[in-house]
Amino acid sequence: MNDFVKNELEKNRLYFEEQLRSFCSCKPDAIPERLWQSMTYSLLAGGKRLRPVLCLQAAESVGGIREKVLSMAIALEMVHTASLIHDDLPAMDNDSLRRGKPTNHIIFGDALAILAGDALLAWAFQYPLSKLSEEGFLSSSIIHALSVFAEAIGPFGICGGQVLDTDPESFEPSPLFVKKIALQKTAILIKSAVVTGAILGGASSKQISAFENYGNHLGLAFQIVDDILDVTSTAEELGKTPGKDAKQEKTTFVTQFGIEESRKMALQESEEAAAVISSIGKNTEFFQELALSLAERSR
Ligand code: GRG
Repeated sequence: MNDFVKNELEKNRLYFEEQLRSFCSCKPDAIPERLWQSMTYSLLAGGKRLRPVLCLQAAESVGGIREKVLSMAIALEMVHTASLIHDDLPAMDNDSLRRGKPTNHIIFGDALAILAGDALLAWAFQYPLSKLSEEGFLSSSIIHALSVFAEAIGPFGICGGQVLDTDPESFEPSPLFVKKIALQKTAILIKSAVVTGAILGGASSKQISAFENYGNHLGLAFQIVDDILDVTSTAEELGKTPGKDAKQEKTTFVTQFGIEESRKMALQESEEAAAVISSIGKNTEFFQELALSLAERSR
């Protein structure tokens, strides 16, 4: 990863981390203490913060102000975290390690983990709805951003993708099935991060459509590398259990195409992401470089 991307990512990651910590430091009275502990345990457990940082960067790149878009970035991390809590449950991936720590249900039990995920999911709409109005955004922009966000989460998005990924009866015997899963399980939320940031930052429709295209390619590259790392990396590096895909006999890019071909595919998706975003001209260097460096990530 070149220094420019590293510095930009780190700058917005640190900003986001600090804001999230401050957000999690004041528990609203009505939220039961144990539910709050369970929600904030996973929210503050670390992670790369890719989705919120993408949202903040996209808003800034089209002339928006990151502070005004912060609630959308927090909402993206709330939903991503909720999906990880649910994904780790015994009824789904049944994992005990996430972000280098015991998973939510290991600490709080299944019932609280389910409720923490549900609570984060609903708050991910309640919170930006009120904050973005306070920040003075037009109702039309808020509705546009939150409908893109909703589409990425429900049956059209990660819930649908998770079914394709985990339900044996949904398996489709086609080499394209793995791409379909990745687009719906992973790329769609990454896409919604850049698109909601762009919408709230005041992007034109041409810029929004370039970010849509970019998000799909970036998300695919991200998932392909995720599949490769599951085979090649360690628990220390990943902060989660490696080797799960093979154990659960999942269809992945690696099982479908092998590691070397998967690496080529990740690079190709990254290059396409960089190319589509460069088409909108200025302030896209970060997004181009990020896409190219994601193909080489190690965590
Ligand atoms: C809406 C609560 C809710 C659930 C929806 C469980 C589920 C249904 C979806 C899960 C989908 C899933 C686990 C997709 C994998 C996405 C992915 C590659 C996650 C890893 O993301 P990183 O590497 O994680 O960005 P960190 O920890 O760094 O944030």
